[in-house]
Amino acid sequence: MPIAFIRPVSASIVNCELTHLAREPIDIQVARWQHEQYAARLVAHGCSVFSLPSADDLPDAVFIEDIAVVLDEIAVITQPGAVTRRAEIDGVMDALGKFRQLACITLPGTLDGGDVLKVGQTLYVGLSQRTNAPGIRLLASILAPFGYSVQGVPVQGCLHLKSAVTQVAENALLINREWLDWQIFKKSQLIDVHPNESNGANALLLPDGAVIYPSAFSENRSSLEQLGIRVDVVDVSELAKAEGGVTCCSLVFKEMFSELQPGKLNQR
Ligand code: CIR
Repeated sequence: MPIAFIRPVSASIVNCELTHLAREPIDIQVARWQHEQYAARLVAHGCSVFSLPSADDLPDAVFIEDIAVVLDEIAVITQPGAVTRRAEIDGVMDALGKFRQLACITLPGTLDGGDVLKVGQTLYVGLSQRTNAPGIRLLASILAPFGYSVQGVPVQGCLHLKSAVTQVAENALLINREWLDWQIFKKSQLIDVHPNESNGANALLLPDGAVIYPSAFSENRSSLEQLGIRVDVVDVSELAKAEGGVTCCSLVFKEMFSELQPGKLNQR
């Protein structure tokens, strides 16, 4: 059974990092409800969901994807590009250490999990405002012994690589070509976001083949469904105000072994 780590919406989410959006009021109760619905979809699609301890003093803690890159063989704890997010590391490290051998990205390297798109044995990594070249080089050297290759992808105009491109089926990517050099991905089938839904390239492909996708982007949803992709929509409008998408609210990985101590993490 796949495992999904999530982390509760913190009381201080209103103070989240923002790069491309203006600050708007966030209704925390609604954000928490939306996050619950999101978690319920993970359960519905066969994931064993574990909720990490809440961290009300860490505004962006809900966006757990940025803190680790979890592969079958190893989990790499990142060094978030935003200094305010580095305090999120300890909690994620404690929890992931029960499931994987760990390695860490260290300064001067920085890397956000939202910049890492794994397609087969290749990890495409956004060279962004959050992830730098030393971070990408360190990731490549950590993963080389396991047979993974790492390719940097400059992104501009968006927060992370996965704001611009995500996998939606075995050989298909949902993409906004304006934010990166799309030719890097030309071996895959490319599904373009609708011009009115340019923020809609972030979709979460689950191990059962279904895609969790924001309800806000109905044109893109239709494009995916027309290609036979099973789409399960969630309303993440409050989390989107914090510049979060659907990939960033979980870390989904294969269960390889577990020394989980009951009570430390809260299984749903
Ligand atoms: C941040 O700027 O770090 C958060 N407010 C949003 C992070 C979203 N992460 C992601 O899409 N992977």
